[in-house]
Amino acid sequence: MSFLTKVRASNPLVHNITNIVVANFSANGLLALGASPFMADAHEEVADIAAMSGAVVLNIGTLNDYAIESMLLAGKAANRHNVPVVLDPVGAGATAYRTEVTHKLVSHMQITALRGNVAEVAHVLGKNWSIKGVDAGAGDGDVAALAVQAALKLKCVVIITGKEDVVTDGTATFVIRNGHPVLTRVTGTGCLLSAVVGAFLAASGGAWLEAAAEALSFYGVAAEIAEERTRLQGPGSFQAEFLNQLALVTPEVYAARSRIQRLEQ
Ligand code: ATP
Ligand code: TZP
Ligand code: MG
Ligand code: MG
Repeated sequence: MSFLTKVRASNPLVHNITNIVVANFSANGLLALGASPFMADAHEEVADIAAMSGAVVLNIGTLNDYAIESMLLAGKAANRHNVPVVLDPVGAGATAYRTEVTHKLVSHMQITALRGNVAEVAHVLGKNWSIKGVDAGAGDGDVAALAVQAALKLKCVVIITGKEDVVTDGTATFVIRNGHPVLTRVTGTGCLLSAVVGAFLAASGGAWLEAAAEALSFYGVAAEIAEERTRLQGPGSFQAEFLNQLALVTPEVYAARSRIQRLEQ
């Protein structure tokens, strides 16, 4: 059974502490997929919610000290209850605050999957990569090698997205060649992807790497079909159709279009 089928069958509760830009899009994307979103950051309840969830997704996109404490409380509770934690270090490297907060989060909890653009992951490792606000700039490093290094350092699955996506646990590495450039014209497509990874991890039974690879490929397939159906329109129509496709893409359609390649190391 595909992880997509497992997500839809189990309707996992996904606890999100996320940014103000993407909260609605992320909740709608999770619902379309077949997961159950819960957006909450009050200190009084985040540990309880994390403990009852299938996954916790932490996103520092519009961070502040209150939300960071919420993330620490939720992440530690998730660790105590064996709930997988996804971290999206939005804009790590863009400011010292974001870089420091990211380091604090990864040192106070065990992350299950780190998902970012190449610049963000490079800065988590203390390496330089050009970054413009929350977007990765151009660079010519070895992205797969960077992901492996991060995975070994953080002892987690690392996902670096862009034109091609790379996912690794430090031992096995996959490249995913699905998706479409129009995804870069809609804000929050990276953030929603991190939440979707959370839903797949929740339904994975601990097969983190394989579930993450399928999440990336499925997401890209949904984007490809949405783009085909809205080609003569703009990013607004694409965004709506993309939500439709997160709900409509079947395991069979996914399997026919999925482009996942295992890299030799
Ligand atoms: P950034 O802020 O640098 O755009 P992000 O957090 O938005 O980063 P992305 O790297 O844009 O994350 O990834 C979000 C989704 O968009 C992923 O599914 C990725 O595969 C896809 N994507 C990004 N750029 C392209 C591209 N040029 N072609 C195809 N798919 C892309
Ligand atoms: N500003 C702060 S968070 C955010 C913006 C525009 C959303 C970023 O979303 P994504 O998924 O990284 O494009
Ligand atoms: Mg993007
Ligand atoms: Mg992002």
